[in-house]
Amino acid sequence: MNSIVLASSNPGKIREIQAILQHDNILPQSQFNVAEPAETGSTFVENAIIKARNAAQHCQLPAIADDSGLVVDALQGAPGVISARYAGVGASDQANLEKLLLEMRGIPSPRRTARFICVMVYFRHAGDPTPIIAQGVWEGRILEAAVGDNGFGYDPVFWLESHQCSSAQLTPDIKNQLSHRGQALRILTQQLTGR
Ligand code: ITT
Repeated sequence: MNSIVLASSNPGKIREIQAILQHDNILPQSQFNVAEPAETGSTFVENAIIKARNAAQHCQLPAIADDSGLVVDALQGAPGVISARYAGVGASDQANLEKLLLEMRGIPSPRRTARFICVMVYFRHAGDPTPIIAQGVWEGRILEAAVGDNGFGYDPVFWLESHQCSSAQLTPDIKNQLSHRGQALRILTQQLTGR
């Protein structure tokens, strides 16, 4: 199998995607010095396409991109596509999470529903007119304080009713079985292999 560029610079995502795909030919774009494109889309799918096409163009290889984020009902879908920069461009995971907790202050538990979304896009080459697109959705609830050390981003405040813990308290394996990212990658793989 030829190399595939992984159009992400987020170490948390890269770790999860490589663990799920288990191919040593999935190479992060940092290995090719790919400049990150501006994520100018207003939807996850637009931004995933921008990132995958940019990496495929730069590397002249197939490319896969993940655009993901947290959609909170009580915040009308925020932080959504700006999840990585909710507290400002270059903000840390901790700063984004603290802003979320602040915005959610006083909102009672039944109204704290939220979901992680992940859109995965695969470009066979930069000019691919029919990229493969797959979406995963993971339902949860926003906690009032962070708990757990695993994962990244908003995991410490994402409560899972089914497991009675936050997604930062899951082992990496279990998170990958349940998560928006795991779901999207499995759908993408099925479409790629025709299975
Ligand atoms: P790349 O574009 O380089 O892949 P990014 O972090 O900028 O990295 P996104 O624009 O897709 O990527 O933003 C995703 C953000 O959504 C991420 O930074 C987290 O804050 C959040 N997020 C996505 N998946 C998550 C997960 O599994 N657990 C916790 N937070 C997650």
